[in-house]
Amino acid sequence: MACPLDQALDLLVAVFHKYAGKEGNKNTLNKKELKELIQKELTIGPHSNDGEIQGLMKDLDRNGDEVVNFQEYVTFLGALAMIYNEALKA
Ligand SMILES: [Ca+2]
Ligand SMILES: [Ca+2]
Repeated sequence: MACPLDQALDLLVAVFHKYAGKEGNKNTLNKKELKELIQKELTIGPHSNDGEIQGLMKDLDRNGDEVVNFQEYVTFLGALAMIYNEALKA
């Protein structure tokens, strides 16, 4: 049986590929794919407007190629984990 943290990591990887594979390059998220991922997979999703998602995309896209690769996605998850950690401590 998979351990809880393994399952969580599997899920993080699976979610990326579920959305990255929708169009264009299967290993990167374009703006539309990122937006869909955020809206369907995160509590904050439905509260995020286009401007916020655009801003987030710009922040995440470290190499400036206008898509989010897996490494950039992991950075995003790291930032989310920090937020969750703060929220859970409070
Ligand atoms: Ca894609
Ligand atoms: Ca990029």
